[in-house]
Amino acid sequence: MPLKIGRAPQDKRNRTVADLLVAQLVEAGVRHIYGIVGDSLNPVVDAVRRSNANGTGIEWVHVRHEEAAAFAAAAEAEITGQLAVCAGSCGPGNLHLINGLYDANRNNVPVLAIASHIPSAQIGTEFFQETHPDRLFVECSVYSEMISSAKQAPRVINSAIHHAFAGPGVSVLTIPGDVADLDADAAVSDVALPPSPPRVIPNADAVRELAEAIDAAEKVTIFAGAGVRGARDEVLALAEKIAAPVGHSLRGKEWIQYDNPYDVGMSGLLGYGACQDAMEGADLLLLLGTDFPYDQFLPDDVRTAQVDTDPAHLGRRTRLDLAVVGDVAETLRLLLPQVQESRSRKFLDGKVKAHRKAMTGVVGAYTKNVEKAVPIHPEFVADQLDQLAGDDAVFTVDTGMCNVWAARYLTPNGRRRVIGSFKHGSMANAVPHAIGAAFAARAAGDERDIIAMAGDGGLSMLLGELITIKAYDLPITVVLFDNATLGMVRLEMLVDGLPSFGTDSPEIDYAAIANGVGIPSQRVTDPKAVKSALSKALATPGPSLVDVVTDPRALSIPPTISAGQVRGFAAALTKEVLGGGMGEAVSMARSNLRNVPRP
Ligand SMILES: Cc1ncc(C[n+]2csc(CCOP(=O)(O)OP(=O)(O)O)c2C)c(N)n1
Repeated sequence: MPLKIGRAPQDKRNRTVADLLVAQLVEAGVRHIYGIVGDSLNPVVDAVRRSNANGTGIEWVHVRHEEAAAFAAAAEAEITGQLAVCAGSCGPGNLHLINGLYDANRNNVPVLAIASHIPSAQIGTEFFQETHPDRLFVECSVYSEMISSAKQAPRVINSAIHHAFAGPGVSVLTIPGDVADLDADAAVSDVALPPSPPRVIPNADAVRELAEAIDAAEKVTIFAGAGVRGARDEVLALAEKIAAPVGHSLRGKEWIQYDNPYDVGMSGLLGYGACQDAMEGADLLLLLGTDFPYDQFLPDDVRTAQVDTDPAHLGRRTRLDLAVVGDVAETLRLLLPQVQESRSRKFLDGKVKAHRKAMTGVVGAYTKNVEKAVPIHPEFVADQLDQLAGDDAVFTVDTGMCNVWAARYLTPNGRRRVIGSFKHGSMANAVPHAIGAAFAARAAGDERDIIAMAGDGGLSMLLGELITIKAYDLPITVVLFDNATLGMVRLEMLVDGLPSFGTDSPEIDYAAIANGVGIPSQRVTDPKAVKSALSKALATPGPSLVDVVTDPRALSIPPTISAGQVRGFAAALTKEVLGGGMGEAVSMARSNLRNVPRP
């Protein structure tokens, strides 16, 4: 945009569309905007600067990649339940937001993205940096509109805020730089935000039908997703009354797994324990607040009932014999008095016992007698971290094998949070999610541990964000599971019968890099040093990083492994051998022998 000469900033104080936007965001409770400045965004950034002159407005957070801005906003919204905001300048600047916005939208958190745009007079002329943010963000948002005039601005801004809460999801406001700079005189007025969430009360007939189906079944298994948040007491009361084992998805884990005497673990690719058996052995499967996507882990020969607030989730993953549209807690409160208690506990007791055995066998095996194993077993690191982290720690978890270690070795307690890209599955989320979590904690005056469990592939993808952590002196502990490979994909290739290809990286001393950035860091190769290194890092007041050199051959075996997958695994090992990797195959077998399920 050409330079405008002769307009003193104080002349425009609280009068531009950008000022209006910032004022409305302040009113909606926004504390930070994560982003990178750029010419078309300058009016907004300048309005942010002026809003914060007395410290009561919004803080601008300068990240190194706009994708990180969107992830950070997503994590802040996840922790606070409040609106969080990210911003990118026109064209490539806001285009970089897209992956993080997909993540936020799929995680149903209220995020508003400000996408500044090329000068309005140039739109449609293939102008320098021209994209169409209002079109391109449609698929990853619940609301995406362009502000074209000062008159239109206040209502569209309000609408974007309300849509983000309503989704909950992502709203995108596209604003040409010149429009952001227009004079605006409309006053801001809005109801208090966020609005109190509704409770979805189920239909009484549907609840009665569900009670009848439960009473008609001898063996009921509950499978709980993130929708059981706030319904823990009701789910446990139902499990007790109808003697039902309770399995969970990864997103359900933090709300239902802890102190749960009916727990049988998790299903899915990362699963463990007796959950899969309990689902397959039931004669009624009760899905509560879950849109668990992996249909191959949901039995198609078991009668299935589903409770969800969103009717669009019903039956889209598996067979559906009975549906209740309703909040899980509200539904179970109505259901509980209607179901009979007289039922054998044999099924429940059997599955709980099998689960305990699996936990002390396959899952536990990796954390025992590994103090001497070199390279360091990642499971051992995750287990140590679980023991050392605070009771209210926030863990952010990179997509890849860290998901497996977090799912199996972190112990939730209702106060800890575990945040990941669990629906979108994007790499490189852990560090930027931690940035958003750290800003949320700082704003709330919380001194909770913020721990990023990062893969070396993930960290290197958004490595520049270490600079953001340092620049704001964020008390984040980055625990790097440094296996010098894209471990999760390596495993997928093995299971598909392919030799690993394109996965390995050179050994990099990430501790040296982070030290260079000014973050106190340690590189750990000796398993005996893991505990002290983690303790030291967690006790460091500002940022810290522990680069743990871990075993690249650590594998996770899904709870059900098909004959085809076993064949694939064997074929891959053969190919590793034929490819000259006999030593590789032997060490892989040695690394994983304890983890391979026996018939
Ligand atoms: C942005 C993005 N690119 C690629 C992938 C595919 N992918 C999933 S996990 C993974 C490997 C992650 O490697 P790393 O961070 O080193 O963790 P590890 O699995 O080795 O623990 C890849 C390439 C993805 N999910 N997201």
